[in-house]
Amino acid sequence: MKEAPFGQLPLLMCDGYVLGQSIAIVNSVARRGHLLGESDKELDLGQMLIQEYNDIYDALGRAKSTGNWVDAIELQLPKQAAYLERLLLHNGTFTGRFLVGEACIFAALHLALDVAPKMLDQTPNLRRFYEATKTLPQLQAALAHYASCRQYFVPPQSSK
Ligand SMILES: N[C@@H](CCC(=O)N[C@@H](CS)C(=O)NCC(=O)O)C(=O)O
Repeated sequence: MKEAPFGQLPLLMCDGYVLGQSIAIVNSVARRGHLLGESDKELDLGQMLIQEYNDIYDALGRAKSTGNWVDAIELQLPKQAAYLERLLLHNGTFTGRFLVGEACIFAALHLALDVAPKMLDQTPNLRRFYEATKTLPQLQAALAHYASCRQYFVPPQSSK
């Protein structure tokens, strides 16, 4: 794909230039949507959670390329869920309010749950975060679009 700066997806074409690399795209969209946060702490935690999204995505990507879905489903994804459970605050967010990090963690969970539907069985607060976020009106168009797309991470039935 000739438009992609590093030959990869995703890419964002906006305001006359092309942006590659998912973290740059997430930050760009979050800045335009005022979701980066204001304090140093909000910014820092948001960046941490974006990287956590990447770790979950990488676990799925490794499973897809090696075929070792069992490791992802039984070990890697529940391990990340347990870390996230510990980071949740009493108000059900990670930073105190819904910002880019919360959006990224929701996206990671949404992808991962297609592969590992039991991933949140041991993390009730993270499940509540996921379910509550899923009902946000602002997300419904994106969720409907995602549901119409071909699933990218598809484990063989037996390893689900
Ligand atoms: N570091 C890149 C990695 C993106 C990536 O791995 N993209 C995959 C699709 S999910 C791709 O375009 N693969 C095709 C290729 O590398 O030729 C990012 O975070 O955006």
